[in-house]
Amino acid sequence: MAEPDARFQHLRLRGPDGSRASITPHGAQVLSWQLAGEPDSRLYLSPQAQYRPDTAIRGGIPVLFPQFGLFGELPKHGLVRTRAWTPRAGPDPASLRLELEDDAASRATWPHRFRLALCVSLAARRLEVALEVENSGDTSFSFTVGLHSYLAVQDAAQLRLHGLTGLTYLDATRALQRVSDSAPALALAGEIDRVYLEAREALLLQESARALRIAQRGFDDVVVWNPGSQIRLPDMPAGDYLRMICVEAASIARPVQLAPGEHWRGAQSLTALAADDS
Ligand code: TA6
Repeated sequence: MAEPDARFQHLRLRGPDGSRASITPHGAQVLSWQLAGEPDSRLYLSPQAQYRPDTAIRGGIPVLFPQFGLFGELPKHGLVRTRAWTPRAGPDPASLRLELEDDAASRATWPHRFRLALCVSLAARRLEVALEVENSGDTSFSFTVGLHSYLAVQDAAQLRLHGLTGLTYLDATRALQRVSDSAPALALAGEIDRVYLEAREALLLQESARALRIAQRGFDDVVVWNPGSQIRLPDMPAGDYLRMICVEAASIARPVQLAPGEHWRGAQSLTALAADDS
């Protein structure tokens, strides 16, 4: 029988309120976040996700570095979502740190020395994911970055995302055209792929019976993505675009600059609210 691949093991966290999360070293990807008493994860994970060393897992929270999407010459979404990170479990069952540094393979594509750490922690009804980047080399570099969070929703056609009104976004479905968003809330009607610029205030993802507060620190931009009914992803069932929305903490329009020895940190937190809390 083949040995199970350690890079796909499920590392498990348990929060003080009985919530749970699982993370896999492949990409340091958070795969699930389940509140106490709820049957399903609040993160979407495709039942057709591929678990192969050269493939990104569809769902959870992929980590994108040193390039977000196709905003540059590197492979789409950078180099680290298919790397095996090293878990460093601490004494606290509610938190975990995973680390990754450059190697000959990363330097062949992007010639810089770096250390990354992803810190995942659970608090009452809250998941927080923080990415730390250190320039461990002797030349400066710049990067774009993101936490590509796939949020599970009960019916994407009914959701409303509040907090983006008045911001400018780049519309990736229309050659990055700049648009000023005047809608009172974002609702899904077909494919959506937007980079909201300078979006630092917390957002509220409202569904009929529940809501999620989405906050970020360190990141400048928010990406909202849903493929809609027309785009078929080989690793996601056809109707599942209705079960997810990506609300991603990112820094894209203004790449982060790091001199030798400097650090950067960006975090996203998800807090589950009852419908009447919001
Ligand atoms: O963050 C949005 C996005 O860049 C979309 O353009 C879409 O391509 C998505 O990410 C998924 O990318 P992936 O390479 O994981 O299929």
